[in-house]
Amino acid sequence: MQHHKSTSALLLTVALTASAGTPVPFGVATFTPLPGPSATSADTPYTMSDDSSIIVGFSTSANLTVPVKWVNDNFALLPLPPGNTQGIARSITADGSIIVGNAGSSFNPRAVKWIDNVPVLIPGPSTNVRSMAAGISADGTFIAGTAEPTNSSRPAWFSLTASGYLPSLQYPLNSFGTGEAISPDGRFIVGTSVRASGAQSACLWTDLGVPIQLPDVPGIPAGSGAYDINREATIVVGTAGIYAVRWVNGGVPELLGSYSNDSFFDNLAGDLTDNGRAIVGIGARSSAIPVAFLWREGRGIAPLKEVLESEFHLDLTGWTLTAASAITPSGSAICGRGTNPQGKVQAWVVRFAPPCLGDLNNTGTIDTADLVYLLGRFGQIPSADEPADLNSDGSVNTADLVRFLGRFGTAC
Ligand SMILES: [Ca+2]
Ligand SMILES: [Ca+2]
Repeated sequence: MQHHKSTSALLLTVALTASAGTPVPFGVATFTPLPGPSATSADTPYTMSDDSSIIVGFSTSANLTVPVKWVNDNFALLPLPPGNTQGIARSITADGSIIVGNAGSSFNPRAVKWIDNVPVLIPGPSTNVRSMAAGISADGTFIAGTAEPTNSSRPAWFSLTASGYLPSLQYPLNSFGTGEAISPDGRFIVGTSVRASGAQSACLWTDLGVPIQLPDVPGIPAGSGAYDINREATIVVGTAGIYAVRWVNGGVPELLGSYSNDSFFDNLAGDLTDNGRAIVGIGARSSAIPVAFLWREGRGIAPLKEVLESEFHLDLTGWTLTAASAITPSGSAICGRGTNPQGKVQAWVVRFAPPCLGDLNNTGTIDTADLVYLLGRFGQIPSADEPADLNSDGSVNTADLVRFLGRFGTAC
């Protein structure tokens, strides 16, 4: 691991390219409900491998929460270390070969790694203290989480090797905090630290360097949290005030949206694509049913169920999507939790085929409906990621129409 003395310079450099990049490739969508261990279990996925073939999370039955995984959409329990009765799987490497999370009995969690389905406790700062693993780098080398080297929780990082716990991260604020995620390259950790006022603040750590407190929303009282970071370490997502937000290059947070004006931490952005142009999370009013949301550059925030039904023609009658936990780095899949038509809390994954040039309404064919769509935008300077701009030159005009007609009548 290299030591980066100039994080802010690095962040600034990447800042200039952060808002460019390829569109999120949303093509034809398929929605797959994931099986659970029983008809009464409540199942929650946390995240997935880059190709979405392995999804990890937890399942709760009769007040017992156990770590689980879905491999090719088939359910399996993850084994617990001897003597442990509960656990949660929180993160997974890019290829799905290593999973990390927690195991314990009642309120005594320990960080755990699963390699080849074998659970092994990750050594903490000392024996007999609590620790939790929340994120793992793409290759599995480094792990972010929380530990208690003293009597309070601290953001922590661990090595996958036998040594486990690494020297403490510094704390920009008060002495309490959490580590929530690590960048795919293992160089950056995001999480929270607590100010003297008691308010939580989103923070970014780079290696063992000086941590950065991410700014608040101007005019909004303090209180924020960071939950994930993209591959280039240019974009951090989380919550600030009552908003789901993203911080681009450590600047003032962009407000993605809010489904509540009740209190802090009601609206959380939890995961993002590599290019940061698609973000998923949970919006909630404290007293209401949470909303799984999707935010897209140029299109803004919307309940994921509405997007899937209106833009992708899925029939989700009877479903309530209550949490969107993760999106793959390419945007090819989103997983989360919902309540199915039978009232069971169930895990699901929605996968998107690669975008199909000319299939402007995501039906899998290029026909009259797509032509109507294109003509409806003819002459416009569209927002980012407009599919009717077939040649991606920033306007919808004759060149796009010619290209479209060349594909008319074909299937994806
Ligand atoms: Ca179509
Ligand atoms: Ca064009």
